[in-house]
Amino acid sequence: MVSYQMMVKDVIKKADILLEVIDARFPDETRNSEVERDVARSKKPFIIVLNKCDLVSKEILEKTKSRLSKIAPTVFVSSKTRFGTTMLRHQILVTAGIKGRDILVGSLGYPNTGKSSVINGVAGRHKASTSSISGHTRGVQLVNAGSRILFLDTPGIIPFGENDEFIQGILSVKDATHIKDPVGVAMKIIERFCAENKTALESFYHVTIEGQDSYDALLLIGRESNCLKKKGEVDDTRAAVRIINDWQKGLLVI
Ligand SMILES: Nc1nc2c(ncn2[C@@H]2O[C@H](COP(=O)(O)OP(=O)(O)OP(=O)(O)O)[C@@H](O)[C@H]2O)c(=O)[nH]1
Ligand SMILES: [Mg+2]
Repeated sequence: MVSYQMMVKDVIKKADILLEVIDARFPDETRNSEVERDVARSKKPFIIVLNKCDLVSKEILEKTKSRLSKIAPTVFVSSKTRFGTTMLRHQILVTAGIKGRDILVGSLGYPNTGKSSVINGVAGRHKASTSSISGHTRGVQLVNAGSRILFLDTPGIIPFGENDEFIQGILSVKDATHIKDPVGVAMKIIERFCAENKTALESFYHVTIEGQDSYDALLLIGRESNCLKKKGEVDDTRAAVRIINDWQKGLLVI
């Protein structure tokens, strides 16, 4: 991955301002500390973009925004509904603080967080190519978003490290059937809902979760969703795959 690291460093060097596009549903897990460290070292202006905010309740978004705003100006956006894209354009102009010439904006982040979609949202039309399959953008692409803003669209940083399978799962980098430990990933999704918005999970799966741990909650969801083995016990892997699929399709709104 040397070439990838070089690409990130090169984008940071060339750009006037950097965006880190993260998934609003798992903001902490989809931030990349290495990228943030490199950006901090460059001392260049930096904006955190909480994308996919159509999949998160307003209350949670506001909490996340006020927390992350202590690190950098934070804007929440839905590239799907175009919510927040005008605000982001405005924030880029304000944070960059450059007058009289074009502003080059580097867009960084994990695969599938919606880096290209965010650029299209700001550009107001489909200029950067997007896909539900991660690893879609290859090489760095220059996209003119008009009115003095130019973007450098980059491929996603492939998640490596101890948490990689979980991140690959929540970002849809790996589909549910290719995840080695789907139960572990689904339990983390359940934990997040139980901490932030239990009712949303309960009403989606028609269950009531009262004090169970996340594995028992998974079994409950499995039973209700008819993910059963021959003898009638819950098939925990099938239940987990179902939850991850619902998550990856954006059906579960936290
Ligand atoms: N619900 C929802 N889906 C989104 C949003 N933004 C992007 N997506 C979806 O997320 C997937 C990835 O979007 P891309 O813009 O291609 O993501 P990317 O970060 O450029 O991906 P790579 O280039 O592969 O790293 C696509 O299926 C988009 O439709 C959003 O705001 N809300
Ligand atoms: Mg892309």
